[in-house]
This record gives sequence, structure tokens and C-alpha cells, in this order.
Amino acid sequence: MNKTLVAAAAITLSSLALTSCGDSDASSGTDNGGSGDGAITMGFAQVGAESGWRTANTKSIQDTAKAEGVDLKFTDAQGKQENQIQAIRSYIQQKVDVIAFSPVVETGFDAVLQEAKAANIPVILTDRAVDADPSLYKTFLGSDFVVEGEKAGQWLVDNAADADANGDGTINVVQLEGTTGAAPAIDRAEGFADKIAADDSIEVTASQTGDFTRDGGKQVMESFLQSDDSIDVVFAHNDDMGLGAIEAIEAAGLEPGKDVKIITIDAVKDGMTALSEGKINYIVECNPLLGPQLMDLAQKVLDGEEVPARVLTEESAFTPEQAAEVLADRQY
Ligand code: GYE
Repeated sequence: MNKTLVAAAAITLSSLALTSCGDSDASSGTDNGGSGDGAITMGFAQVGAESGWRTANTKSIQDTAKAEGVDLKFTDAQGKQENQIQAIRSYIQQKVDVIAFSPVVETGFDAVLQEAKAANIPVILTDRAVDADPSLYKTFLGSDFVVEGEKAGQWLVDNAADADANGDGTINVVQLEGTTGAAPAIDRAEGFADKIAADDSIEVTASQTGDFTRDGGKQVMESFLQSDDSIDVVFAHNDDMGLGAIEAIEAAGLEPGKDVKIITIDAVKDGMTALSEGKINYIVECNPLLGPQLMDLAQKVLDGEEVPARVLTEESAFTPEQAAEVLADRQY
């Protein structure tokens, strides 16, 4: 293209951009979702469908949007940050009222968050945090993953004597980490390490990512078992990886929950079932039902109301006996 043509094309593009901007400004005056007379349009960029937790989280968001008349544009990023960034960019282009997303990893979102801010589209983080300037998003709704890791570690400290399956006086723990660089993987490992530091006999002897999937947990556990026959405890950053580890432990001729103790996080139905059967020993709850709080926050943000910078979800933890009691009424 010669220079004149490039200049002509640029002018055409900029006038197009101006026209579409003008149009949307006119419509956003009457349909910004915040005035109460128009539906909110929300762009939601989900991590993927890696676990039972994620499936329940997606359902909660979609069901709540439907029930509350929110026009939800939903993308499954299939675990890839670049897909998520692309989805957020397309929501900016579509001029949605509000963008929400659950960041695959903590870093690398600064540029796209700046773009949303420049376009005046508020962003709500759900479930996972980013390591970015907090003025780039309105609020962060989700669990305290450090506390979850601490609860897991504290249970092990409190049950150390039981956990020493081979009675050699040391408790060898293998850790199945979540997705590398994801907030829950970083924070759960940190909280767990902090608590077990209180007992010198507890040691993490191997730690590797299973990417929050059942298959990942199974494969990593298989390789751990092949290279080490003194594993006392598995700490899995989610139920799915713990369930994968159970398969690997059984295939190796060992009894999960007895020969090898298992601690996980999430408390989804499959995990709670294994817990009630004694195959898992302790589960720390992480609540995926964020839909109602998310839609409520979005409405408040669009109404111009102040929202807290951090909204925490309430959670507990379960032993096998408690799992058996609550299982029938479990929504996820
Ligand atoms: O624990 C895991 C999922 O971000 C809290 O992601 C979430 C985690 C959850 O894949 O199962």
C-alpha cells in the first residue's frame, strides 16, 4: 500500500471508530445496566473446565445471570491465558457494561486491564486474584487461598501421629500443586508450608503441578510412587487431583486414606463422597457458588455504589464423619 492509500485508510477507520463510539454513547445512556431500566451485559472470561469446582462455578454464574436477566457473554479459555486476554479484548470491543473474569494465572494481565479502564468498562475479578495495580479493577470476589492452605496444614500438624503410616518418625508429604502461577496454587502452598513448619517431623519431599485436573493428579502421583516408597501423605491443591492420586495409589496396591493419607481442597461432591468412604482424610472447603454475589456486585458497580475492594466467601472444612452428614444436601 502506498502512503496516500495508508493515510486514506486511516482516516476512514478513524471516522468509523468515531461513528461507532457516538452510537454506543447514545445507547449507553439508556442501557448501561446501572439505571435499572436495561439489562446488564456482562462479558465473563472463564478459566476452563478443568475440575468439578470449575463446572459448579460456571453453572452458578450462568444460572444466576439467567435468573436475574443479565445478558451474559461467556468464554471458556481452555486454561490458556492468551485465550482469556483475547476474550476480554473482544468484550471491550463489544462495549459490554461490565467484564468479569477468573484469571488463569496471577501475572500478565496489566495491559488488557489498562485497555478496559481506558474504555471505561469496570472489571470484577472473581475466584482468583491478579498481581496488578488494584486501581485496574473494582473488586475481587473469592476465597482466601492462604487460609485454605493453612487449614490443611493445621489438620496435618494436629493428626501427625496418625499420618506416620510406616512409623519411622518422619511424615513424608508429597504435594500436588494447582496450575503453575495461579493464585490458588501459590497461596495454598504458602499457607500449608507456614503451618507444617511448626512440626519438624513433617517434610514436603516432592511437589509438582497436576494442573488442577484428575488426570494430572494421577500421572504425577504415579511417578511419585515409582520413585519413593515412603510417602505418608498427599496434599492435593484440589479434590480432582486428589481423586486422581487415589487411582494411582490403588493401582500401586496401596490403600488410600490408610497407607497414604490424603488432604484436599474444594469439597465438591466426588471429593466429599471419597471423604465419606475414608479414601480422603480431610477436605478444606472452597465455595464455587459465586454467581449471586458476582451479579450483585456488578449491579452495584454499575449503579455507582461503593463496593469493598475485597469480598470474601465463607467456607469450612470436613472430616469423613461430617462429609457423610452433609453429602445428601450438597449442591455441588
Ligand atoms: O480449587 C480448583 C479449580 O480457582 C479456586 O480452580 C479455584 C480452583 C479450584 O480448578 O478445583
